[in-house]
Amino acid sequence: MSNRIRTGVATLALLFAADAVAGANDYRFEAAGQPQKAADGKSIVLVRLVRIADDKPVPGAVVIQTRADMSPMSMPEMTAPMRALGESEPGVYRFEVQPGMAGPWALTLAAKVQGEVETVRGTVTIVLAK
Ligand SMILES: [Cu+2]
Repeated sequence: MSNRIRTGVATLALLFAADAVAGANDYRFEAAGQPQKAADGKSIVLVRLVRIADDKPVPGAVVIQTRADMSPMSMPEMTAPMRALGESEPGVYRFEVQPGMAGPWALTLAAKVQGEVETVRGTVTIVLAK
């Protein structure tokens, strides 16, 4: 093994060790208040990202993936357009969803959190009006 590879392996080992201490499972997404109806059948949804250890909101996360589907109604194939609108207050993230049907929707999110190697993922179930 070259020194360079050895250093790389050691760095990776450190990263994995750090993950064992603080990882993506240390966070949760939760609904923040009631969804607001917007124009064209859209809803504005607020989701708080919380660090479980101290129950504090986590600001500065970058949402990299969103998905809205009706899996809570056994209709996982029914999806809805959803987009991230940014952080509305520290640790609270705004989304626009356009559901084709009223009822419970699963909003699945993936985010990069400052200082966290792993991508943080979570699902929030929220009842939306059509
Ligand atoms: Cu449906």
